[in-house]
Amino acid sequence: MELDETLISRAIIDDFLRTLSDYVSVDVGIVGGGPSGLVCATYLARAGVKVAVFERKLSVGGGMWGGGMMFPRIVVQQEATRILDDFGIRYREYRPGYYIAGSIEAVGRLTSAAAGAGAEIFNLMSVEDVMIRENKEVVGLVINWSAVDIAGLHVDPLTVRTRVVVDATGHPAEVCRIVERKVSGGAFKVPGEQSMWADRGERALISTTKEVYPGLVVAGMAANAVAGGPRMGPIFGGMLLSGEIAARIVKEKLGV
Ligand code: 48F
Repeated sequence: MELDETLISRAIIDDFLRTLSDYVSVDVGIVGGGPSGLVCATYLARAGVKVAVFERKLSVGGGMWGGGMMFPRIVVQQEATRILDDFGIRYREYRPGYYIAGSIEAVGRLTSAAAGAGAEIFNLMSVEDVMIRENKEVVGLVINWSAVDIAGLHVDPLTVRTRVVVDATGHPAEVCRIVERKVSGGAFKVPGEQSMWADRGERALISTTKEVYPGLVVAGMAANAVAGGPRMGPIFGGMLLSGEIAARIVKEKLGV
């Protein structure tokens, strides 16, 4: 069979546009494909929730790829090793309570699990705004190609209707900062993360991962930024657990 370039192009265009059109309305829009977003997406997709992950960059994985200072290793504490097991990420004990895994394998397995469970990952797309109704609820995301932003072009975006948004944008807590700016009355504040304190930062995530505004759940480093909690550096158990907690909160909200 002789290959036809036209058919190759048409296959890509047809399939992607069908998917994009289908995902203009979702149950859950996760902003950011770092570790917390990918774990959250996996658990939601496994529960049959229609979930889209919007990732600004070419590749998902966020801050996990680079491990600590570009040494491609991550540390995970005991409480989160069950998530490593669940995702098939290999690890070994370094000292009692400290487990070490390869950051590249970890990103690969998290990504594979999310996509395999049925989460739709849209890379190269940035969330630049949200839809808020009556100054009291987030009901959607405003998306644009990252290339538009990089090129500084003035191109209007498209929208995605959501029942729940998860801000998993990491340190900048971008979605929450948009809501902070756009909700009138100053009801919503994002103080930003505090300086590094691994133990406190990791523990804080258990309670800072929550619905911070109607229709908006925050996960991962963004959760500590919104709560004014400490950063924690290259220990990733908290990110994995936060993704799991965010998925549980969303499922309760959706009643699934
Ligand atoms: O930063 P990131 O990995 O978030 P996380 O899941 O994990 C944090 C850790 O990596 C690390 C840490 C661990 O101790 O502190 O930093 O909380 O991933 C966030 C992802 O969100 C994307 C960004 O490119 C990254 O891949 N992102 C951020 N803003 C947007 C976005 C946006 N507006 N639209 C789309 N993607």
